[in-house]
Amino acid sequence: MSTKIRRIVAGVSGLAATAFLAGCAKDAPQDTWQPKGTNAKTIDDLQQPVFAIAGVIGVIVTCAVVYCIIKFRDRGQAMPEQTHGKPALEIGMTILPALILAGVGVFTFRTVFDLSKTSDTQMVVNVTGQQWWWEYDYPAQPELGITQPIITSGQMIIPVGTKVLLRETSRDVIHSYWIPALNGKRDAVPGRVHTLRLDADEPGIYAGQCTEFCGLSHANMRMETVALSKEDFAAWVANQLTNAKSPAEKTLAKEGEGVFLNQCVRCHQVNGLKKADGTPAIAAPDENVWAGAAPNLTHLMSRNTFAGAAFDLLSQKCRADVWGASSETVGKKYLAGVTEECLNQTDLRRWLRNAPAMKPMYADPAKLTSTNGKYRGMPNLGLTEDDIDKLVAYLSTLK
Ligand code: HEC
Ligand SMILES: [Cu+2]
Repeated sequence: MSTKIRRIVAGVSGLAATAFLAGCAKDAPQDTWQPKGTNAKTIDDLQQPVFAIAGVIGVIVTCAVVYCIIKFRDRGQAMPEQTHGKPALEIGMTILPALILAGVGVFTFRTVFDLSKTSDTQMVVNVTGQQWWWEYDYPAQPELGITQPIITSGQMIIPVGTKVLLRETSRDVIHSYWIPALNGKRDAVPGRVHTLRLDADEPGIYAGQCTEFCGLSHANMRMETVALSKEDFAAWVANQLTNAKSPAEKTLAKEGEGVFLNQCVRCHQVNGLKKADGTPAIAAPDENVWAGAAPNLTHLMSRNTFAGAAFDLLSQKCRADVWGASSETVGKKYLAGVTEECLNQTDLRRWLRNAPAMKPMYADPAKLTSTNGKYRGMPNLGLTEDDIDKLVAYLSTLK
């Protein structure tokens, strides 16, 4: 073999090995080949045979091309016989792929219609995307124990074996909701409501991420769907329906509540929180935030990720314990929430100290001031370390 060919062969096999090994990751939570819900299975049922057909054709074509490149390479031999047109071959090679595509097309159409079916759903969650996090609002559904609307963010909680109707929209630009193990993608478009059915077979935490490029922190716009047994789901709902309790007097947390009322309540809602004069503290993020909303923090510590699920509220050890749990135990572990020992103080403090430094929000951070209009995401509020201590103590009480 000449060195040139050897080089080509080495290059091609190197690329093939890379592609092959990259497909071998064990810990791949966003693997579309491991469906755990009806929609994802419907997609998988289409994907498997199409991938097999395309794979076989791909291998044949690649082998033929490589064979021809090597076998008929220019060694200074005479010009081969020149032909012009082979009608039978050309017509055959047009009809055969057309037939294959038509066959695949029939099944694709059927799948598209199967996926868009929503008449069999048993529960509704409104899903709103914004730069760069997801809000979930559960309208009152008394038959499911949801007697009052529930608002949360980052992690959507659903009961297992229940077909959930997602009503998706956006407050700013187009986003796309995708939990690979559970569903296909559906864009969340401002001014429109797109529906998507989603369900999970077994309890677990299913990861996903925004799949429509939506600005600077698009890659940090993650989300999780947490499927709980019906019993655990009922416990989650019951907790979400409670208001936050004010911390005891003369504690650090109580001082934190004071800082929160000063600094945070203009954007963040904490249900049940009262101002010093005893009137309810109502968030009005509209004035400050581009999307017109900020996450409701009433039960911050009941979720285990924050800021568009981009960061962990759980320390590494506790996270491994919850996320690595079996489907039998994951529900109870999740419901335990973020305890004091498990709180990832480092990242939460970093967030409070300077959120845009953790999650890019403006191409030019110098432009992020409180006087030049609205914020995208959470601003740097210039808090003192003292205030951060108090705030962390207060936020820890929001179970
Ligand atoms: C100008 C509005 C604004 C103010 C003021 C503000 N925040 Fe935020 N905050 C946001 C927005 C918007 C997000 C979502 C950002 C994201 O996920 O990218 C956020 C996210 C958060 C989160 C993560 C919540 C979650 O579930 O993902 C925490 C915790 C938080 N803020 C705490 C605070 C605290 C404490 C204060 C007061 C010191 C405060 N914020 C002040 C707008 C604000
Ligand atoms: Cu997005």
